[in-house]
Amino acid sequence: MTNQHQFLIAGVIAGSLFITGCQDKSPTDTTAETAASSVAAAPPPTPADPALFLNQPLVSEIYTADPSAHVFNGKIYVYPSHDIESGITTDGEGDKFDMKDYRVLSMDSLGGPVTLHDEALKLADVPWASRQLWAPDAAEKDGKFFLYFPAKNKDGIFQIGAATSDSPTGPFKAEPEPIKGSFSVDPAVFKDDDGAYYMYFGGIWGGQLQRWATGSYVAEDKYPASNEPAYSPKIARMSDDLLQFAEPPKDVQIIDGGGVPLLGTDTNRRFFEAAWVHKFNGKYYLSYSTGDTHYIAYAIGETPYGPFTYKGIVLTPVMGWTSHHSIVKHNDKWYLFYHDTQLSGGQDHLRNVKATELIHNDDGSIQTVDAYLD
Ligand code: FUB
Repeated sequence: MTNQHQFLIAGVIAGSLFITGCQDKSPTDTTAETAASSVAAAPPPTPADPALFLNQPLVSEIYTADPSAHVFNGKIYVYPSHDIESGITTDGEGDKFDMKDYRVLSMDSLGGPVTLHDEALKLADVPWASRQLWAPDAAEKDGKFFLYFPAKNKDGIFQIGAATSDSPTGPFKAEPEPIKGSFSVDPAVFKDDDGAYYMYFGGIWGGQLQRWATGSYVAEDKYPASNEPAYSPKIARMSDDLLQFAEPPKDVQIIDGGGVPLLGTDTNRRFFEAAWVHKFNGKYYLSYSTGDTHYIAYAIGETPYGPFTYKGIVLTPVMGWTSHHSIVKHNDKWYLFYHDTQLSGGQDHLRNVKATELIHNDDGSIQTVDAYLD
C-alpha cells in the first residue's frame, strides 16, 4: 500500500498503457521463467463497459477485497477484507483502507449462488487492535476454524491476530493478544500434506515490513539500496493449537533462475505484499503482489521455506492500485480469486472480489490471466 493511491484508475490505465506500449511481447506468453517485464498488460477497461471484464464481482451488496479462498468440507469459503468508505482522504500509509469488520462468502461451486454471511468478526471485539482490519486468511483443524487477520495495535504497529469459531463462517472470537512475534500484514496459512501449518506474511510500504529490517520495529521507512536484495515475505510454522508461531519467523527467499536473490529495485518481480502458497505436483508455489508494478507473480520451491525461484506472472494489472489473490483447488479445477474496482468505478479502496479458472501447463508453469477482454 502506498501514498500513491492518487493514481486511481487513471494511473492504472496510464501505467498499463505504458507497459503495453513499451513491451513487444504477447500477453499470452506463459512459459516458465517469463519475466514480469515481458508480459504486456492489457489496459483495464472503463467501468462503463462491464462487458469487457472477464469476470463479474462475486457479491455486489458490499465492497470486498483480498480474497483468501479455502475448501472446507467440499464447499468454497472466501475470507475477504470488507472495504468501506472511511471518509479518510489522507493516504500516506494506506490510511483510507480503514476496515472495521469481516464477512465470509461461501458457495457450493464456482458460478453458483454465493452466500454473503453475517459479520464474522468486528474491530470492536479485538481487544488489542485499534484500526485497519486488512487482508485476512483462515484455516481448519479438527473441526475448529481459525481466522487470521492483521490490524494496527494501540501503538499504530501492524500485528497479526487469531480468532476461533466452530463454524467456517463465524462468528469468530478473537484471542486477547496478537500472535507473539507477529508483525506486518497479509497472513496466509498453508497446510502441508504432512499436517504441518505455516503462516506466510508481510507487506512493504503501508504494511510496514520495511520497518522490521533490523529484527525489531523502527519507526522509519528504510528500503534496500539498488544492489541489495528485496525484502522477503516471512514464514513461521504454526503451533499445534494454531494460535501461535512454533518458531521465530524466517525470510522466504525469492531468487532468479541463476540463484541470485531478487533485488529491491527489481520492482517488476520483487515481493511487495499478499503472499499465498499452494502445492501443485509436489512443488510449492509462492504467489504474491509486486505492489507498485501491480502484478501477481509466482515463484516455485521444493519446500515450504523455499528458496522460491521466480517464474512469471499469474495476473496482469487489474483496475485499482492494489492486487491481491488466492489460489485454490475445487473439484479437480484450480481457481484464482482476485479483486478489482469494477463496482466503485476505479476507487482504490472500494474493491470487489472475483474468481476465474487457473490453468497449470504440463511443464508446471501457470497460464497468465488477463482479467479484461479485448
Ligand atoms: O486491503 C488492505 C491491503 O490492501 C491488503 O492488506 C493488501 O494486500 C492490499 O490488498
